[in-house]
Amino acid sequence: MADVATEHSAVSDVRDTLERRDPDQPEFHQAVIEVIDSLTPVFDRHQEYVRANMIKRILEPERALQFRVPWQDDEGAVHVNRGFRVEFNSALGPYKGGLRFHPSVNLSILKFLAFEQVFKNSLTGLPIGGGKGGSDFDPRGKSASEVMRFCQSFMTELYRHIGPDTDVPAGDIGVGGREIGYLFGQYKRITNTFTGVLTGRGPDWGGSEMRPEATGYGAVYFAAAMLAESGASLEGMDCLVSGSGNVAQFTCRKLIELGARPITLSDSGGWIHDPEGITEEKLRFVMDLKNVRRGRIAEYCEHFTDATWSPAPEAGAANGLWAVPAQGAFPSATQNEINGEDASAMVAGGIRVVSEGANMPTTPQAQETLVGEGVLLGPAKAANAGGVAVSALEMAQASQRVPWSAEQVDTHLKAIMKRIHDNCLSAAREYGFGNDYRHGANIAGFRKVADAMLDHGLV
Ligand code: NDP
Ligand code: 2IT
Repeated sequence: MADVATEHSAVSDVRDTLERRDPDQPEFHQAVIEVIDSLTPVFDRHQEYVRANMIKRILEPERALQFRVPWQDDEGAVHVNRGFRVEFNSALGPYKGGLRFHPSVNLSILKFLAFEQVFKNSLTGLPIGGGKGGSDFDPRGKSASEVMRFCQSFMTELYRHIGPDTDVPAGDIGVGGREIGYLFGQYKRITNTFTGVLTGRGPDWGGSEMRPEATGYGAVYFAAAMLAESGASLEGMDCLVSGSGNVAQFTCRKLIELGARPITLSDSGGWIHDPEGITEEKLRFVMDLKNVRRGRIAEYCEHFTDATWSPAPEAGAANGLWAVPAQGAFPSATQNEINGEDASAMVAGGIRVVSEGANMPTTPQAQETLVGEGVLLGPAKAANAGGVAVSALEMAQASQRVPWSAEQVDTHLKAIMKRIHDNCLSAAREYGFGNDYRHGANIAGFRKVADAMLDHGLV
């Protein structure tokens, strides 16, 4: 029988295995190491996980698909992109997770996202496994008909791997309501079925009310729950928000509604600072700019002249956005957007709470600085779980063929975010990690998946 020494070596073995088998996957390594750092006391207490070699099994995707996506631009030139779907873990339900279209997409990024999705989906308490997919296609600067042709070609391969009881994709960076529409249309045409195979659909064709709002609203509910532990609230706080897409927009809306003041936004070109606060009227301008006209955030300053624009930093350099004095921060753009230097600037600027709307937005060094300085840090797999949770509610509505009202969905979302918050806190405390939500999220997410895998036998 394995003893504690064996178990500890099982955890440290993981680093060697990763280096040996996947030397070119730094984002995947980062996501895995964050989780295994939380699991030592779990393996100490649960020898059944050690005996089942659960750590190695949970690190290996059940399936990783890669395929060719050929498409023609408006001039008739032929392009080829890579398509992927990583079906990571189906212990709790059908694979579930978004599709990302961005030039940086590769297997490492999608494996990190799919791996995190497994734990995030477990935390929602809903019956969904974890997956992620996408392409290195860049939708920026493409016409709507080019995007449609790309989506149709992508789905012409993907359709054979997915299904409402098998794998249910949704949106992520570069994939919003428009792309889900084109992908769904092609799936429906090829299979001659109208099912809940994708979430994030339009409310008139099987989508859920509140799905667009869910990730941003959920990240704000999570921040409010963390603050409420010490009797504090978001009201009156200045808040830094990065990104200007789906998650950033609805984070701003909920912050405004709760009496906080979002004062920054960004895109890959740069960031804006509006010291007067981004109001609902200004937010509506941003939504039109980004979702309809598909313009750049720099344009904000042409309309609202109290605001300033600064260019994006060089890759890996500090980002001035995080040095703006504020009390709350909602990173809502992309991975590793807050480095150690940014985190120090945030602490100096008075940040008290960080809720991760984006996936893995803080580097390990940034996390150590923030948590070390007593900042409340809501880790992505908990804080941004509202989006996938409402996706699971969309699946439930699709199965019932009955739509729910926005109020019903929002009531569920609030309750789910509060439950995730409470479960993270109690798991962190139970395993000796105090109030560290990062460890709590990893442990609570892991235990449900691992227990289901034990129940299913060696598959
Ligand atoms: P969108 O495509 O709607 O918006 C992404 C925003 O982030 C854009 O403003 C984009 O700028 C910016 N951005 C993307 N990549 C980079 C980069 N490499 N450097 C700087 N800025 C960048 O995506 P979402 O809002 O849906 O996603 C944002 C984050 O939230 C992602 O990390 C995603 O994984 C995560 N998330 C999303 C969920 C959802 O339901 N949509 C659920 C949970 C997490 P530009 O336009 O210039 O590219
Ligand atoms: O990262 C995420 O959780 C998402 N992009 C949403 C996934 C989903 O299936 O709704």
